[in-house]
Amino acid sequence: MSKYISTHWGTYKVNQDKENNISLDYWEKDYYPTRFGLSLTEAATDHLRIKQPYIRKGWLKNKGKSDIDRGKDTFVPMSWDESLDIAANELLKTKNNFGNSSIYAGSYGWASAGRFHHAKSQVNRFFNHFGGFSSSYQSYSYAAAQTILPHIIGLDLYSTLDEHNSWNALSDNCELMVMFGGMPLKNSKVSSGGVGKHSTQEGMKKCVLGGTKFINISPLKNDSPEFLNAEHIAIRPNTDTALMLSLAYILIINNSYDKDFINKYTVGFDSFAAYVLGKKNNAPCTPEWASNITNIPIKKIKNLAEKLITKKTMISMSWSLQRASRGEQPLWMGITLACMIGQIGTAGGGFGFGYSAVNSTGDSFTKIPWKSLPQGKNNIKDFIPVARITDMLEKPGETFDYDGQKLKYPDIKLVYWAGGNPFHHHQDLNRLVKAWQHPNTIIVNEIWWNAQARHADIIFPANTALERNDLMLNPRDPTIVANKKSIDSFANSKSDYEIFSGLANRLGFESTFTDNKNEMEWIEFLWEESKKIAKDFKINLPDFKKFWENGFYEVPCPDKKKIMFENFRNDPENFPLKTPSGKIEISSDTIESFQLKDCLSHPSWFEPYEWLGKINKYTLHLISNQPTHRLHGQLDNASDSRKSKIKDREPVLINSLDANKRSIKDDDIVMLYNDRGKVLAGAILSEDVMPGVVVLSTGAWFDPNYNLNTEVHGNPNVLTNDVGTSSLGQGPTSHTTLIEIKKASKEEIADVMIFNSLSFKENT
Ligand SMILES: Nc1nc2c(c(=O)[nH]1)N[C@H]1C(S)=C(S)[C@@H](COP(=O)(O)OP(=O)(O)OC[C@H]3O[C@@H](n4cnc5c(=O)[nH]c(N)nc54)[C@H](O)[C@@H]3O)O[C@H]1N2
Ligand SMILES: Nc1nc2c(c(=O)[nH]1)N[C@H]1C(S)=C(S)[C@@H](COP(=O)(O)OP(=O)(O)OC[C@H]3O[C@@H](n4cnc5c(=O)[nH]c(N)nc54)[C@H](O)[C@@H]3O)O[C@H]1N2
Ligand SMILES: [Mo]
Repeated sequence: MSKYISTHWGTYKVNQDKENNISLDYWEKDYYPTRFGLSLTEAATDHLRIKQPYIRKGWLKNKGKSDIDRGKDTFVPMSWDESLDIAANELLKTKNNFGNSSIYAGSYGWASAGRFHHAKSQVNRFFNHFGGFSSSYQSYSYAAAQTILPHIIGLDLYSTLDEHNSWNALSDNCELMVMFGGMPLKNSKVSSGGVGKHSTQEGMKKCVLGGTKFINISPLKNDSPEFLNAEHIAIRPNTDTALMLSLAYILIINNSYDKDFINKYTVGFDSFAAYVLGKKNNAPCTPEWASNITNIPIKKIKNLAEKLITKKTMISMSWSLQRASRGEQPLWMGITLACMIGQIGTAGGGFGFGYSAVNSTGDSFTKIPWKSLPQGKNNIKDFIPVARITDMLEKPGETFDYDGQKLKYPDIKLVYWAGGNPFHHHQDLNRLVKAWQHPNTIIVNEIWWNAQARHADIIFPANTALERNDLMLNPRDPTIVANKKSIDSFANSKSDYEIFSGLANRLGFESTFTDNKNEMEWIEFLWEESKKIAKDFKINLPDFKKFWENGFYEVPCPDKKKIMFENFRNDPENFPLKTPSGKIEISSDTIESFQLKDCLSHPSWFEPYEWLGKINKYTLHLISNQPTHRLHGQLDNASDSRKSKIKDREPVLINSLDANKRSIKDDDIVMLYNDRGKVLAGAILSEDVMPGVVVLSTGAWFDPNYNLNTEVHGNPNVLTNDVGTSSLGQGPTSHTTLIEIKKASKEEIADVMIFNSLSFKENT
């Protein structure tokens, strides 16, 4: 029987040779597999694996008061027994001296795809049994949307995603898909929790065959795959709201919007319209006004407005739009525009948020809420919106706004992280590195010697999905996979479950934490519980043994068409939305009652804090989008990602006009800089990116060179700003960043060290 492994980027067959060496092959049922995933086996055995527990030397000497900064220190190898004793003791001391709220275990991150070994579930279960912890809420992906969607359409983000018109509904009915932020195919390679068959490309192709036309409104031409043949409208980053407002203006002036839809299904249009027409002490949102902001010719804007209302139109927005200053606005405005077009609730139109952001959006199978690891209850109420971590560490006790509430930052003494990497995901890393020095103790479970491990005090070596048994049980994917352990744990690494069991043992709650179950017993438990849940959906999962032997199970999928808000459209009385008015809120009394300066009662244009409309020192807008050859920082150490580098640096795309002005040529090592930091990258001249914009994807392992005061590998988060989207959502704003770029001089260049095991001095 074949063995399989499921990952966030796909399912693979595991081959084993006579010497027990393993390699991966594409799963034959996945017609659009992800290449970079094949190199998991290589990364799982490379020299960057953490072989055993380590403790930072300065911390061991003088706990909490080390005079050497985290990130600059060396590490002492330790036995499991000793390191677990030390960590358990620190946890207990912190709990007794400062209380559980002084422990931050928000532990954001994608970790690995298995349901049982899901690191954050393990963290939550452990700390809930330990009396609770300060937690995090929201995601870096769509925090602004998570906050505003319930106010305007009465749905949480995940339900919104599940409601999306399916590809098979769109392909027969949609005439025009207007894609704000494009639909980058590379992003649909992944889905959190695992992918069976990649379906997005097929969905898009169906639409092309069905005659849908596409318009890609984005700073980057290749945000739309070539086969869509999209018309490209280059837009200045972060100005989509202004463009959409001007489209609304044209529809209002021409009296051509769908008044019936507005009256029947929405509230607050008049107040919004008054704003659009400039009757609220603001400039009217004319095409001329928007053209100045967006840099799109007036004629193009007028032409676009005409197309919108003469076709069955889907307004598609990428998640990236709201990872930006005032990120709530483009989403709210896009939904408002879709209301004015009047096709919400029909098969061919409406709005979408995140088609092709990950694999599952637009799929049509039944979503089943599979059983997950029971986590218990967190007795500590303190939490932060996830992207406010640096603020929290810098300003204990200070209050901040969030979704109409005033909250207080807890005073954090101990940080525990497993399955995420803030030195990948967080903005303004130089500021994070400083704030990261505040807690007394930082404990991290990590697989590789990336920056996350190198900035910890106690490092527990975690193993990879290849070294464990698990289930891929993703509610957003119809394939279930038996992840069978295919290699022994690398060196002295352990699973997060084993690590937390070891800590729980020392803290006196091992049997509560483990429930006296081993790995396989947990997996069987999850299967049996899920089997019961499946019955409610008239699905009979096979016996566990049979499933495990077979290696995967495909949940039957009726090819039904899904239409967002169909019931609401057909019968708004009986199927009202869960908003205060029961309708779509173009103006929201709730948000108005918060009295915020940065999020008004209806969609509005706010100048971003940095943008191309107001440049001084820094003249280029940096887009740090998702990487093509890896998942965030994961597998950056493997061959696909390494091969894509230029002179060992992350490639930065720059338009030849901007490059020529600065005498930058292909393959040059360049320096990107602003007031927040300096980064080296490798130049690629490209006409795909509009003039004024450069693209440096996220995920190059953070590699600061403190002598040069420069990050030498190409991590964009040294340059991005760390402020919330607004006091409503407090989401991250990585896509709002101005920089300058120049060819780096010899003196400004140093080698990339992060992949070099010699750069890490094991200090015995
Ligand atoms: N500039 C910029 N920054 C961004 C973004 C952007 O667009 N631009 N996007 C943001 C978004 S949307 C996201 S979701 C975040 C993603 O940020 P993260 O999810 O934090 O990034 P990953 O690199 O996936 O981090 C996962 C870490 O977990 C480790 N790991 C994997 N499996 C396991 C396991 O089983 N156990 C343990 N203990 N560890 C494990 C991996 O080695 C890796 O270091 O980044 C955000 N940051
Ligand atoms: N291969 C791969 N796929 C991934 C991931 C990965 O790491 N690797 N990460 C996954 C994760 S965690 C997430 S959250 C999703 C994210 O999905 P998205 O948020 O959609 O992804 P991004 O790549 O950040 O942005 C998509 C495009 O939006 C455009 N864009 C940026 N700002 C603006 C703007 O202001 N206006 C307009 N019109 N366009 C703009 C950029 O040109 C960019 O290429 O991707 C997922 N998919
Ligand atoms: Mo994300």
